[in-house]
Amino acid sequence: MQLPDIVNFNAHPIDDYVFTEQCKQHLNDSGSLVLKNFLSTAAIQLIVDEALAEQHLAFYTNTQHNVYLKKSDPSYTDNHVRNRLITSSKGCITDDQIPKHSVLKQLYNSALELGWHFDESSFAITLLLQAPEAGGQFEYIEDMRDADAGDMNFSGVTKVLDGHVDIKTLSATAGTLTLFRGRNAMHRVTPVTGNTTRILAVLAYNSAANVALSEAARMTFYGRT
Ligand SMILES: O=C(O)CCC(=O)C(=O)O
Ligand SMILES: [Fe+2]
Repeated sequence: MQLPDIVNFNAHPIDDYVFTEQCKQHLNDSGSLVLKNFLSTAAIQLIVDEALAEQHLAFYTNTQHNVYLKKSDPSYTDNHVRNRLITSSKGCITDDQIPKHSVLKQLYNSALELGWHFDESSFAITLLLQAPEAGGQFEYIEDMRDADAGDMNFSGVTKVLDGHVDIKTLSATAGTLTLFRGRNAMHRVTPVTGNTTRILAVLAYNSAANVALSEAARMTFYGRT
């Protein structure tokens, strides 16, 4: 399958400068960008089949972590927002478990393009492949910290965890591409209900080369380093 068969170029001409500039503008203004029906129906089917075939390799975790995905810091109390524990539950297949010739890898490498937490990568793109019957909604608050300046925004994060902050939600159906700045936008996914697995590919990118997820975060979500 070639890129024009994978991506719905009619709706989303990602090779068109005017279109990508509009996308950037929207992302800058609102902190996120949602492209519905980004994938062709055929591509979704292929990737879902792959996901189901590799499902037995997934690392399932029901784990606790703080929003910063860092080891707890003994200079703060257990109840301080720096250390407060959030629960995340998901099953994860990592990049090295995805078949080499997967359509997903082709898309990821193309030159064209949970519980509350902050990401370590500068930028995240998610691709919803199969929506659950209910729940599994993505929620976020943009610009909650400035990670590069070392700002943890303890007071703001405390307000979010205590439920005192208005939250933005994004809706998606199978084939929706969502872009968000997960490093500074605090985000989570609400619990899934029903018997349909929520299948989602996380396409993480970084502005610097050779940056890997920290060991603590890898152990938390993949169960190995
Ligand atoms: O499942 C999602 O929609 C978001 C995933 C996410 O936040 C992450 O993998 O860091
Ligand atoms: Fe995330």
